[in-house]
Amino acid sequence: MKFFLPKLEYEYSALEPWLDAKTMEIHYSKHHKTYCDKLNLALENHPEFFKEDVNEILAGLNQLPEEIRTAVRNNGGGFANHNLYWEIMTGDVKKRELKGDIKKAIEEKFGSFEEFKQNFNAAALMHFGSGWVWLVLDNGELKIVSTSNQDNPITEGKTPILCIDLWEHAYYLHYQNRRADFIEAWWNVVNWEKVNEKYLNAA
Ligand code: MN3
Repeated sequence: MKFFLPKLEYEYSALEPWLDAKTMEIHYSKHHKTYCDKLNLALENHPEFFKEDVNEILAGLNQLPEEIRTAVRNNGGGFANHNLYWEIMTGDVKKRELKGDIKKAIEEKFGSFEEFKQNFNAAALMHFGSGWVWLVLDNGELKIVSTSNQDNPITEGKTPILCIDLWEHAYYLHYQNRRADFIEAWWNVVNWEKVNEKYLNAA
């Protein structure tokens, strides 16, 4: 069975005023869909991979047949990264509250949520060009990492639990070149309930 675009669990307008509906619509229905379609195309002659979870494919990226490796890295990465990105945002105000084990773990590791946020923002602002910044679990330890293009930390053996898309298509319609404003706005829509769930599953 081919990969298909997972259903978006909220309306395009659900993240307003921070992320606008038009950006969400184009990002999900055009950009994300294209990664999904191109992943399916890349695997057409290797249907055995359709049985796998895309995250499992990315974890074993370096063992893939060479003729599909780059296409899977870019499009499988693009597909998986956006799957997580939609999941860790929400229009539900109740789910946006940071609490529970992930709150404790962030405070323990980074000193405070504010310090964590500063480090994460710095990584996102310093990142040159297109890519992502992630909160990952690496051997049980919380870390902030960044990747270029559509690379996913899972290929390096890390488990992502939170991510922000730093491609211009994620913010340009509304924020133009103001990446810092987009990053600041994005914190308002993070689904901490889901991130906590992912943390508990991975820890
Ligand atoms: Mn994107």
